Amino acid sequence: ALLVPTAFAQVDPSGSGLTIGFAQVGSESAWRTAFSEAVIAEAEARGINLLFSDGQQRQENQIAAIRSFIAQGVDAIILAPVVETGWDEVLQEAADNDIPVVIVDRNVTADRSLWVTRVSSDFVHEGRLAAAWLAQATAGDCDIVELQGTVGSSAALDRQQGFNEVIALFDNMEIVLTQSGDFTRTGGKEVMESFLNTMDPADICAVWAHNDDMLIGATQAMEEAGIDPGDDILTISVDAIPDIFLAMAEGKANATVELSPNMGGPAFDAVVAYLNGETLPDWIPVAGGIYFPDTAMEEYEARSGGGE
Ligand code: GYE
Repeated sequence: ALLVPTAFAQVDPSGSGLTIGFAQVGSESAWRTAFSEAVIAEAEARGINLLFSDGQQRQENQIAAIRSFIAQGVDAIILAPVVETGWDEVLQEAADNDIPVVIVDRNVTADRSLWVTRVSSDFVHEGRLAAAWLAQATAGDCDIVELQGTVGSSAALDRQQGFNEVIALFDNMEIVLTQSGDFTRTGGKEVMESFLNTMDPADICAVWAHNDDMLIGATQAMEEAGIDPGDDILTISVDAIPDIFLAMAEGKANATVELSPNMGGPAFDAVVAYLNGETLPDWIPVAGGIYFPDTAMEEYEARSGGGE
């Protein structure tokens, strides 16, 4: 059965006075850190008592955090899940304690009755956008190496799906090597080094990374191998973190698909709406664009707070 609040608490629209537990994935990427900071700042501005847990990219840590939030009797839980599967049991425990759960960012495959709504971008769309740009840039002729995100995460699965759907429309676009770099800079660098040792770099047209940090790691690997990233090998990635704009301004990267880190506001709004008895849609989408070197310097300055 769907969670139904027993009493409509008349929560202040800001959420002021609520205690909310936030089970975050970790701090694997610059995007993730920006997202954590945005949620913490938003909670502070609203007078929400936020209990923050960094799961260090491990599902068992996130499950333990949720159990601790339940034990502390929080008003609601926000979960940014590391992987898609394996959440039913702990989400059932939250439901049994009448604690609503809002999913942010990556998805879960858990029973629909166990979560209130999901606030996120459309990862499949991000993959499609990335591939559409690359198809245009290469006239549909490109051998691609892929740096996947965390295995089993919806961000990796969906970005891969969207990208592959689009390249399937072109006879001469193909993924020639693919491996996970776990969404980290060091992971991206290591995997790219092994790619460059596995095949002749001259046969690689582009690197497609599921996030900017892995791509930046890959640019380091390419430079150390005497290859010009952004020129000898094209690059496309996702997130739009400040450092990718710097890389684009320096000619080392070609394009990034934007992922907004500002999901705290909509997530808190969803918690309040639910507690006040409103019905929520399955999905609250967050939009993003695609960026290129021509605007990189101004975007870098705007996004890094005036280039500090
Ligand atoms: O792209 C990456 C982060 O889940 C969509 O997670 C998110 C991804 C994001 O580590 O940088």
